[in-house]
Amino acid sequence: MPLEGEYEPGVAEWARSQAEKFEASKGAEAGELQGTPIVVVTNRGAKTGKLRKTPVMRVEHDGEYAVIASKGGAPENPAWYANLKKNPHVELQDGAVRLDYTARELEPGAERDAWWARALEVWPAYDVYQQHTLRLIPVFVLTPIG
Ligand code: F42
Repeated sequence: MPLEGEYEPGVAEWARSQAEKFEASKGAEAGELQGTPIVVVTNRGAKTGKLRKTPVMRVEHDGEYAVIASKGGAPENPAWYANLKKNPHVELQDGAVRLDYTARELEPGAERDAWWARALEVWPAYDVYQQHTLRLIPVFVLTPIG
């Protein structure tokens, strides 16, 4: 059941524009960051309840995805971290395909280590971001609904 509600663009123009072009072109445009594929996660605001569209690097394995709340190694989590915690029902668009998922934050341990390794294979800079911040960068796994 796709998420319904009012879309509220984010304040990071580069990310907003990429998400909107990617969605409007059904994944045909704006599908990469420096040659690496992205996906767009539609999530519901923890405070506003509005729909947010968040591009993240595409980290996929057996139909599940990891989304890494790195925010470039900033000291604080991205705002969408709170959204996924409060409203774990999200949509993820990969190319032209857009489906519903449940987001679950991974605690430190073997499962998180496995997904972190997959994420580093896709985007090695995540390791640099982690070295820049004292917070443990959150890793969510998104599991298809239904
Ligand atoms: N960010 C990552 O963290 N990881 C990635 O792998 C990643 C890849 C990526 C690829 C392409 C691209 O264009 C951007 C990419 N980004 C990646 C950046 C990502 O898309 C976000 O821009 C970034 O993570 C920051 O997310 P943010 O949620 O902090 O967005 C800011 C810019 C923003 O829009 N803030 C809003 C504002 O008004 O300040 C609020 C957004 C929001 O969700 N508010 C919630 C609400 O209720 O609406 C409340 C949230 C709360 O704190 O309770």
